[in-house]
Amino acid sequence: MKKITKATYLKWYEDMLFWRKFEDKLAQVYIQQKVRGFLHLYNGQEAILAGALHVMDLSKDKMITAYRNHVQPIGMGVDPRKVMAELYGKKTGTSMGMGGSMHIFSKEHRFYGGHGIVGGQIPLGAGLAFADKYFKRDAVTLTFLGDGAARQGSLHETFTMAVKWNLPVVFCVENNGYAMGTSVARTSKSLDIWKLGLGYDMPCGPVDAMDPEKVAEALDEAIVRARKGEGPTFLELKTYRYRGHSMSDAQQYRTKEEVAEYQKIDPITTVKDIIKKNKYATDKEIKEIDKRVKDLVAECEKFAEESDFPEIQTMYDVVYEQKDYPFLPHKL
Ligand SMILES: Cc1ncc(C[n+]2csc(CCOP(=O)(O)OP(=O)(O)O)c2C)c(N)n1
Ligand SMILES: [Mg+2]
Repeated sequence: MKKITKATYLKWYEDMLFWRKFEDKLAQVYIQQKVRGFLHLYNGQEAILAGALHVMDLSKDKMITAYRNHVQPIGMGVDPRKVMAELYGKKTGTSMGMGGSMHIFSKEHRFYGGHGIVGGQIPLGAGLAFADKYFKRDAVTLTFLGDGAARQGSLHETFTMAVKWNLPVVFCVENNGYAMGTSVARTSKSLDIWKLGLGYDMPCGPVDAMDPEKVAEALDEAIVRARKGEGPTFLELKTYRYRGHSMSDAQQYRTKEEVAEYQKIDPITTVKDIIKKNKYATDKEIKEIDKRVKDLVAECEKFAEESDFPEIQTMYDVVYEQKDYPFLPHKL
């Protein structure tokens, strides 16, 4: 695995803080009704993305996830201003404002969405891996799903094929404790979701996903295995989300004390503490990072605010063209 150094920690701090603040801004502008529809935030789960990016080969590996998907494409290299603009529904967005919150996508950066159907991305992730194996591209696909999605039948159908065909894919359950308002304990007798892998003879296990180092180590092992042609791995990344399922969640299924308990092991605070303890940066340097983050969030907001909405006509241009249906020619 690429060594974890002072530079790694500083990058983790800056990236994670930016993702957190970017989404805090989204929550704010959502209340102002500048961003509409659903909005599912990743607050609390950032160590997963930080750890994953440390071990992925961003020149070829792919990622696919569900609808909690604003910061992953940014991590993979998509311009954050375009992500913010997409959420605003502006034409400068990643999908010209046609996708919105749940559908961020960038083929160029190998980020394949952004899926609103719970568990819908599980077979798609295996499909991406199948294509890479078929065309001998030496790439690995990280397929993220929630604890709720782990209860979908598509997981079992996909596991059967992925294991049989040794597909280069890592299935990562982000177990944040809840599927909307339903806790894992209310869904299943077994609280260890990773054990689902045992029934498929798939390497599997739990990971402390509040710590980017632990995530990086577990994912590195899985990615190396996939690249060697030894097939998929199933990891249960134990994490927590601080905000509600979406912005319209009264959160009556949990207590404020429970959220506060997890905030004590917040990945950003932990990484910052390690930076301070090891003197990787002075207080002044940390303040400079905080300022850079704040400025970049402001720049994203300004870009989105000042961009135009797409022309109405674009709506007709982004649908499939049907050759025998002459009225709506596809223009893009
Ligand atoms: C097939 C399907 N069933 C139900 C829903 C409604 N729904 C949206 S999110 C969600 C909960 C999923 O929870 P989880 O997989 O744990 O992901 P998290 O939101 O915690 O990231 C449900 C049931 C849906 N979008 N798709
Ligand atoms: Mg969940």
